Amino acid sequence: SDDEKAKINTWFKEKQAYMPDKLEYFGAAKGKNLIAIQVEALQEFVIGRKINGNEITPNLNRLINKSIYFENYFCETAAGGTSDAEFLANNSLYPLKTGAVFMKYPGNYYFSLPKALKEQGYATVAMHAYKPGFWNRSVMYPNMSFDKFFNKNDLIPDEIIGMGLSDKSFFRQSLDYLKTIKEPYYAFMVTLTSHYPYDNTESYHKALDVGDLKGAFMGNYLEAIHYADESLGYLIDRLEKEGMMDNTVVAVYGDHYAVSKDKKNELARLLNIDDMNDYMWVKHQKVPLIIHLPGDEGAGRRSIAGGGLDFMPTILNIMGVDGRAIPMMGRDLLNSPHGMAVMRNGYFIDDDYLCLTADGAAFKLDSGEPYPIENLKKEIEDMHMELDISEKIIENDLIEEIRNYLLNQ
Ligand code: GP9
Repeated sequence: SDDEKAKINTWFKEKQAYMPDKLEYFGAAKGKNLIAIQVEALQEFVIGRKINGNEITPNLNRLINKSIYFENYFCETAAGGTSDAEFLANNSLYPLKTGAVFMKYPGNYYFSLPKALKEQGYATVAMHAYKPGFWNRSVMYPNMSFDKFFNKNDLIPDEIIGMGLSDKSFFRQSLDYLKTIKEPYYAFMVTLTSHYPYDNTESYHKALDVGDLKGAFMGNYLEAIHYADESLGYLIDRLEKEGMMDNTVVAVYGDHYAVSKDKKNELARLLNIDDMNDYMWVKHQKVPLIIHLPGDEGAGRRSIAGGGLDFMPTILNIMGVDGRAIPMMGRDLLNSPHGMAVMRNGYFIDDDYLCLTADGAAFKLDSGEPYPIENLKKEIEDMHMELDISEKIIENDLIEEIRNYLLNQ
């Protein structure tokens, strides 16, 4: 209804009003290339962790030491799985309550990250080694303003592991392709090899010694993500050796969790958690977000709570694009005093509390001490309103209308 549209417009207008005048890192990488790498099933608990004295993700650990690292970045995907992660990162809108946006609303008008950068003269390319029609990507990507979808049909199948082309070959061929296109470009890469059920351990080049976990679910996952890390190491080494890191922002994040709840005890054993209760379980639904700026600018850890929804506003700020007239639900994590990650089932984590809303339970984030949920009444109302606004925007294709409203404010 018109009344509902007016409320949505007002919500965005008030949200933009909170943006600080001076934005940290605004335009820090203006005009530079952007490579965003969405890593399949990269869950945060592997970062910085060793098994039998060996780092699980040595290359990511090294990258983190010279990057902006968001260590409280949560998985916000829902039924759309990996495609939800792609949607979140490139549109800053929540996944649907049921089904996948990529499947149900591929024809909407989206003012996505590639569209915003394309307006700045960027070439935009989405890259993924699986069959192009999966998750309806071949329809959705062009409609999100990716000029090119570099996919299985563009890649030489010279090394197959599991579901398809190995990450290492995907990165090699993708980088070769990027060196042929005009700059600046936004390349969005979606990896594949570390996809569930993680059972291709005989194919990895330098197997990780997982000790007595060998052959078990968790052992297989650690070997799979170690391979993904090794492949990322190849990509980063090439970018460095070929002088591309100086004019390219490299962002790496995990798409969604790797360990499903029916295997929570295997995670508890690995992390030495005695009681993997719902508080502890949700607290570990984190994925890493790493943003490397040329010259290692801004390197350091940040504890603000966030999730996939916040990727686009955070990146646009760094790239020097004014996002105030773009309908984004998320926050620029470099310029927000507070953060909040919202899961589609209504659970949320902010900088201080973890709220299992539907279960009527809340906790202090750090200690796990129970916290009176009635004290979070406003946060819960705000969260439900955000999820409702996002759902209505997608169901009614409202992006263009809201953008026109914001442009005229
Ligand atoms: C293959 C892969 C699918 O395209 O990206 O990922 P999923 O959604 O099954 O995790």
